Amino acid sequence: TAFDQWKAIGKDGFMLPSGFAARSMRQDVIPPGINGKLGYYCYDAGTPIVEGTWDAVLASAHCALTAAALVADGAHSAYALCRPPGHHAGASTYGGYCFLNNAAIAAQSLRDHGSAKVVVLDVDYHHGNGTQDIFWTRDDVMTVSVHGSPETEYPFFRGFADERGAGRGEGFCHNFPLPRGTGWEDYSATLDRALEVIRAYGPDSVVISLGVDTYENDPISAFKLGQQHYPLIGAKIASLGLPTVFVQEGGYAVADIGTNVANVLTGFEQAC
Ligand code: 5XA
Ligand code: ZN
Repeated sequence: TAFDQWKAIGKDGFMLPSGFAARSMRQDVIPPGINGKLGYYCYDAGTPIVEGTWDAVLASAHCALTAAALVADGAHSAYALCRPPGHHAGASTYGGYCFLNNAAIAAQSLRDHGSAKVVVLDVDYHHGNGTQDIFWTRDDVMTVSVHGSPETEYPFFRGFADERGAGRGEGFCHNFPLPRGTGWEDYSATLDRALEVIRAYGPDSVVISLGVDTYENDPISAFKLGQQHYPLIGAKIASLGLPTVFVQEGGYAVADIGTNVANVLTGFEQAC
């Protein structure tokens, strides 16, 4: 109802917060008005809500649920072309163009349909802070993310290697931050380490938060992966030998996104 509330106070166009619940601000009061609510739930200035946002968000989540259902019903893999993306959306926060966490929703659906242990492996350039937040205290869904270091990259305040989960979830969150300029050699070795962690956990199924903003020509990111590396990423994921749900996250080199995503999926299929 956010957009309707916005219109009801005489506003139009896109909705962005004008104040945030940052340090020293109260976290225990949910503002009754829509302007305050925006700042309470949103944590950046780059995630506008427009009139059609909720319809798109819901369709995107259903797309992920359909992929999860296909895999739960026996398909070896499925790809969900989700838009908007989801991996920055937490249990009670939104940002990074994300509102509902499609990968987390897919992972929970796999749990609900018989997988005892699920891993979300996030290979987007940006840390999957929302997914980490949602499963932070759980040991039945492990989160693993390989991403640009938050020392310099969005979301800046999560994604460090010392974040490991809490309570029952302690030790079930693994972050592999990498510096700007990382190329295939270091990326590949780090992805191998992430896959080892996943193998040791022994999940029944895996959800891949598939961002291709790790591409060398991506306009908002700084890794140096070439088009030829995406089939190799797919093959490495296939080496897990697990039922796999791919969920689309970021990627901004618009002319090449399709090729890069198709290359991951082709590399995956050929290695299965
Ligand atoms: O994976 N996340 C993204 O690609 C969005 C980053 C938002 C930066 N303002
Ligand atoms: Zn990204």
